[in-house]
Amino acid sequence: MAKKFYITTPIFYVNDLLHIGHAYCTIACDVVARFKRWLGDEVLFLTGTDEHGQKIAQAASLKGKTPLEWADYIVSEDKKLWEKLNISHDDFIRTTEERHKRTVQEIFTKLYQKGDIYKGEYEGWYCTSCETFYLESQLEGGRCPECGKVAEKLKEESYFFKLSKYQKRLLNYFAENPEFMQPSFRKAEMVNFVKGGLRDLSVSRTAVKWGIPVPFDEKHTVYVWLDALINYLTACGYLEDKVKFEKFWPADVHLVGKEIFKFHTIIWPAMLMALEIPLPKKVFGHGWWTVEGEKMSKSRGNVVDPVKVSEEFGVDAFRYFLMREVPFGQDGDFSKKALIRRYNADLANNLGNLLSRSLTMVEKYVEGRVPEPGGEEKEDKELIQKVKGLFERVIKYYDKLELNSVLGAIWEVIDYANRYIERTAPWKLEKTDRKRLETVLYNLLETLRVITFYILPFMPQTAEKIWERLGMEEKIYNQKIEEAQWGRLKSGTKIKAGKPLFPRIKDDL
Ligand code: ME8
Repeated sequence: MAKKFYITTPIFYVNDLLHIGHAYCTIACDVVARFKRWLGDEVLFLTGTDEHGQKIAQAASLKGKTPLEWADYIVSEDKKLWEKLNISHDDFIRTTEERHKRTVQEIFTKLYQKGDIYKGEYEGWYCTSCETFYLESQLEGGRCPECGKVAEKLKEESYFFKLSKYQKRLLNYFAENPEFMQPSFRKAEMVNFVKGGLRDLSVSRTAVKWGIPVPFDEKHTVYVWLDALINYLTACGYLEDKVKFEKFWPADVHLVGKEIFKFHTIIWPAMLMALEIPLPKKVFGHGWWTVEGEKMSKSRGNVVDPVKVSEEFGVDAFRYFLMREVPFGQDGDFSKKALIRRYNADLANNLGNLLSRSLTMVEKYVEGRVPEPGGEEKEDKELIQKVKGLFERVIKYYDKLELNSVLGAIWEVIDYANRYIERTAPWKLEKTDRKRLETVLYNLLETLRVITFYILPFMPQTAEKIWERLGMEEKIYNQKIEEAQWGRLKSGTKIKAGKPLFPRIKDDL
């Protein structure tokens, strides 16, 4: 029976256009979703937008728009971006959709009836930009510790979620499910936070009008974070599609940036415990990108637009760079220089050369057709072993979401295949040993064919192009996993050599 796999990105705020940080998280989810589909899993890959709250209302009013008009505009831009970057999400949820409002209201009522949400009064310091309340002791000179904006003192009637009640259960859950929080170095901070004691969480606002009304007390709107987290339930049919819900819930991975790890590993699990439904299997907190060593921000004017970068260097080079440059989970630094360095070394030289050298030799020496392989020698066996061993290696890395290591393993094979060319020197064999030449060329083409499957999740367009050059008729997307086994390349297939896939970029920045 096919396994299911449910993976999510955070739902992104619609106050502004998306940048490379958002693209990073979404591309990573896309890579994993594509890989899982290839394995034959039934995948639900969810992304979307977080549209309520003061921050959005303010952004819209600055543009002279209603919040919904503004959100519509940003959503259409977000969708264009995902299309451009070849994101293969199965659903795009907006928190302003009816299906979501109904789910949030139902859940709010349920928790209220259960006594896990109660009415009280809130007094605290609120940062509208982060939509978060802080204690006075958490502020830094009256400013929000996260974004540095001035916090406002608010006192209001509010509903509270009994987060404190779940302290013990959360700690037990963390202890019993060591895989729940990834990467594991993020875990200690969360455990200590919970151990330090949890205060009940204010989950409604009277001052914020742009939000989902509390169904039984309409002068309140639901706190945006409670509203937002519930999207993961809405989209897999919590309220409306029992069959879908039972199939896909619990989520396999919530992939989020490290700054919202706490919301996903403490508040969200406590809400799910209160709802008596299972917890997601894994929350992965990825690292943050800086740009040329600095935090990305509008005020610094250094926000990197993923559309521009992918137009300049190609969508696949952009995807490759983000996935390869830093160990997944760590912070990274974006610069054009670093991108060009990677592009030239890994794509133009390593992969590009392997492809063009192999195809050119096949054109030149064996009339552009896949030759018949003969007996294997030591260097052939080594190459074939490397290619065959790839599956087991990448599966382990995917399990831990070590996506840069997946690429590392693929590129080891590519590197090895380039050395195989040097070692076997087909240009000499052409004069001395035709049979051996044919074996070597077959092995090169077959290595390329097999690794194309592994490249596909990261660089879908490139994989398609390599596939065509290798003379394959069926689309690579339609291939079953068995096709990645060594030896399936048919002799006689006509290849198509062409221009380099990744022409070198002049490194003069
Ligand atoms: O937090 N580097 O939305 P958001 C890497 N709506 N990733 C980055 C990044 C950077 N510099 N900047 C942003 C929200 N991200 C809430 C989420 S979920 C129920 C609600 C990515 O628009 C990263 O994945 O601020 C981060 O967690 C996310 O964008 C935050 O997007």
